[in-house]
Amino acid sequence: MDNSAIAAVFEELAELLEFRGENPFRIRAYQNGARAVRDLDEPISQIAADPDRDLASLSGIGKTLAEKIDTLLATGSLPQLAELQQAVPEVVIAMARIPGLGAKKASKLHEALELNSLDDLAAACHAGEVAALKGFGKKTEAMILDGLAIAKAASERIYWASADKIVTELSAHMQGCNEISQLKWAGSYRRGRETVGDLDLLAVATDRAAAMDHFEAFPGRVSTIARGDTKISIRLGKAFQVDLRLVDAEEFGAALQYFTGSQAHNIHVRRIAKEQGLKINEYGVFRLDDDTRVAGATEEEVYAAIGLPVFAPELREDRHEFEWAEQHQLPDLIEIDQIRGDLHMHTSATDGQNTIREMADAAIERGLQYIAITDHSQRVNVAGGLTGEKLLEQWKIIQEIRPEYEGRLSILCGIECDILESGEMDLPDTVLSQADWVLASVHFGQKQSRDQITDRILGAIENPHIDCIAHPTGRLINRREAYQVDLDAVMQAADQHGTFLELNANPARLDLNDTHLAAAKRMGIPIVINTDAHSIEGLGVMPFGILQARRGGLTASDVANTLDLAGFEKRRNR
Ligand code: DGT
Ligand code: CA
Ligand code: CA
Ligand code: ZN
Repeated sequence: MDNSAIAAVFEELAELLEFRGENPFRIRAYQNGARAVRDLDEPISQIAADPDRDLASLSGIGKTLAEKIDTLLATGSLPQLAELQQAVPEVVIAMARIPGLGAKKASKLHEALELNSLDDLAAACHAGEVAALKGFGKKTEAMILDGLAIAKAASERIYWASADKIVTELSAHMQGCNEISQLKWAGSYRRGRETVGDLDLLAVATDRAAAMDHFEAFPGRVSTIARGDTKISIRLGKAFQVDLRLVDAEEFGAALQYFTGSQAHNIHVRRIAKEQGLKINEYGVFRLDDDTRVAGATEEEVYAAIGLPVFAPELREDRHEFEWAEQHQLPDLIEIDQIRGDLHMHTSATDGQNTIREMADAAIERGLQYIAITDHSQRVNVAGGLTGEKLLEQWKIIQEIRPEYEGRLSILCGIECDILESGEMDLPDTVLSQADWVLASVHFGQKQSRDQITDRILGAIENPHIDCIAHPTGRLINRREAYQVDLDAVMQAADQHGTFLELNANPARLDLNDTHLAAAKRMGIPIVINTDAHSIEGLGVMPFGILQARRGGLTASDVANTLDLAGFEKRRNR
């Protein structure tokens, strides 16, 4: 077993123990162990085999985990994990992901109704069986029906960022196969969707069987779902699937175009082809009358054969791309190296892990010219939110260290100020007026009515001290729906008052989403793409935000933090 497979075992153990409500310290130990193993830069089997070294002395491992690693290396499995998997069926874990349901109620439902899938649960709800159970009732049943979609997605789709990790590992592995001459990732991963259902890999190989063998030898593979002559599907971890398709070199571009999708985009492409007497499929572009092949080897020639440009994969959703292509107005989509500032990050003064200086140094390393330090305000007491007094002290410190960064990085005195349940701001105007940069966000009272929440955000937009609304809908992908909010009204107000809207680049947030961003662009509302980093590593999520922005059709000129600081300030005070 390689490091990542062992880490995955510890992660699953932690998840199952957490589910069973076991000792949090034990759970933490497995989570830390998983991270420690994953971050090692040499194979853990090598350390275990070295008589001069001791696994238990590695940071984050310890005696218990060292023994388990020995067992895993020797036998490839862990009895404790098998027992836990037996005790907690997968469907119960899936049910527990329904917001508001939790482990206890999920177990109870499972026992009482003998459910085998989330679909069974939906059926039981519709049949009134859930409401009839003791301790459940109509309200719980409605909550379950509301939350089923989220739980379903969570058990079927992973964050793009998680898919990207797999892609990196699997790409490196496939590099070692000499029989492969071309290799490309397609599907929703290539389109940059916020979640990915499965991964689609395409290859041209001189020896297809050898390429499949190599694919099957990937250390993260748990099982092979199916293997044929041109396609093989493997399973990684508990459920995640990767498909590899082997095609001829003359078909590679057509296959790449087809399997990148989306299906809706492809249907539109096929219609355009047909209008020109052509047929397009995964094998190539052909003349309808005599079946002559006119293109297929590259995506460029495939699109060119039907008079279309090579669309950026992020735009292939059949939204506006064909209209834009016709008018020769395809947007020049934003790229990561156009970002100059990051206006949302936390430090150890609240729930971040690093100091202001550490964040500043890391920002310089990432090529940024300016940042805003935006810790939480007092209402977020679980995160150690700052009182006005504490905040003013922090800003003084920032002013003191600024000279050290002169000419290298500008550090703005900022704050992420809570919009309270009452609609008031968590800090007085006398404090906010002294800031260089104020984000406003909703963390509490997310269950309020649509009118209430909308009014709270409108109030913040109208406040002259507020520069930007952070993560405007509050959704957490696979975990929590957006709160009820009238985004049209929010955008109109933002436009009117010159308030920025954030695209939060955290892979679990990506808030605003792609269609919201497209709407904001149409209205001319400047977007700011921020990392909301809680550590120096957290600054690394910017690329996920860029992908989402590209899916929304955004160019550099739609995103305010592509400007230098002077330009950014000017845009803000328009
Ligand atoms: P996912 O995996 O759910 O995140 O989404 P995709 O888009 O990767 O979907 P997937 O893996 O089922 O198929 C990859 C691409 O292959 C898809 O975007 C379009 C193409 N494709 C697959 N099946 C069909 C089909 O029945 N008709 C058409 N037109 N295209 C298809
Ligand atoms: Ca896919
Ligand atoms: Ca697939
Ligand atoms: Zn934040």
